[in-house]
Amino acid sequence: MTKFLHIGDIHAGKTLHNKSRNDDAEYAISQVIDFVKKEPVDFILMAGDIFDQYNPDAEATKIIFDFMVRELNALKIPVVMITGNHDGQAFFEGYKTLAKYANMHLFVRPSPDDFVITIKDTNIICVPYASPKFIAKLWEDSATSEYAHKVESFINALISKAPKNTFNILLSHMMVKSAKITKSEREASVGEYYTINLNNINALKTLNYVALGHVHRYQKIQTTTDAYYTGSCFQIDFNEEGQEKYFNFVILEKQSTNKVEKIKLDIKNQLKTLKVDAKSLNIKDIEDVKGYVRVIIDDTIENTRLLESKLTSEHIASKILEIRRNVFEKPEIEADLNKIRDNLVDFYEEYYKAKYREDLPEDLKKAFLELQYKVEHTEE
Ligand SMILES: [Mn+2]
Repeated sequence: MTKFLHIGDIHAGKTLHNKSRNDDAEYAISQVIDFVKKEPVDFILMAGDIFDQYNPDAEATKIIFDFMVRELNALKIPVVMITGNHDGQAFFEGYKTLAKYANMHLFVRPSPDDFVITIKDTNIICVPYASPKFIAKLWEDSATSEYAHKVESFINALISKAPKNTFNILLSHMMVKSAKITKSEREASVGEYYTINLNNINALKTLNYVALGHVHRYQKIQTTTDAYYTGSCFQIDFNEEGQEKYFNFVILEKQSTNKVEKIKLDIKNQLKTLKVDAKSLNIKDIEDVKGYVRVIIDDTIENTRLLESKLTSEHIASKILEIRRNVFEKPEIEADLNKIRDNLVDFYEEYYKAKYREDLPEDLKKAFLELQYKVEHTEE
C-alpha cells in the first residue's frame, strides 16, 4: 500500500493588482501540513507552478523552502516536485542539491535520463513542463512537427523505459485534452497546440495514477488510468471567483481500486465581483466579503467618477483590488481602413471618446504616438 498527497499549482509569490497573495499560499500549505500531521503519508507530489514567477520574492521562497521543507522534513515526509510553466528553471537548479538534503526531490527540466524517483514500493515518473523549445530540440530530426504529438511520444517513451515497481505514478505539468480551464492559466499555454491527448499515450495504462498540474480547476480526466488535476491552492485571480480548492489524498493498494479522496482547502481570501451604480452602492456589501473585491461601476461618467473617489477613500479601499468602468454602449465608428492606416491616433481618439465618453487623456495620446512611432520605425 502507498499513501500520498497530490497538490496542484501553489503559485507562491502571486500578486494580484499589486496585492501579495503569499498569505493565501501559506494558509493553503499550512492546511496540508496539518493534514499530514494527523494522517501520515509516504510522500507528497507537487505538480508544478510552485511559484508564480521565474524569480520569486524572498517571502515566497521562504514559504516553500523554509516553512514547508522544515515542517515536512521534521515529519520525515519526502516531497517530489516538478516545475511548471510559471517556474524558473534556472532558479530551481540553484536549489536542487540543497533540496535533496531536506528530502525534497526537484525535477527541473524534462529529461530522458533523469526522471524516476523511487520511494518505497512506488516509482514516480517526473515530467516537468516541456517548453516548445525543449521539445523542438529533442526531436530535431523528427518528421512530426506538432508539439502535442512529440510530448505524447516523449512521455510514452519515458513510461515504457522506466523500471517498474509495485506502484507507478506519472507526475506532470501539462495541458491535457478535455480539461476545463479557468482562464487564469497563461492563455498561450492552454491552446489547442499545447493540448496533450492522454489517450495517445499507450503506456499510460501501465500506471496506477496520473498527478497533473497546470489547469486551475479540480477535475478528473477520463482516460485509461486515474488522472486528476487538483487545481490551484487558492483563488489566483477573478477568473477563479467562487471556486472551491482541493488537494487529493490517494491510497493505492494491490488488487484493489484506488482510493482518491478530495480534500477541501479552506480559503483565506475569497474573490468577489460586485456590480454597482450610484443608487445600488452599499459599502456594507464590500465589508461583508471575506477577501478581495473587484467593483464594476455601471453608471454615467459623472457618477462613475464620484463613485471611484468614494471607493478609494473609504476604509474598504484596501479590499478593492480593481475598479472597472463598464462600457456604456458599444462604440459605433465608421472605419475606412485606408484612412485609419494614415491616421491611427485620430481613430483611437474617436474610439476612446465613444467608449468612455471623454477625451483621450494627453498622456495616453503621447504614449500611443510613441508606440506607433516605434512600430513604424523598428525593424524586426
Ligand atoms: Mn498554474
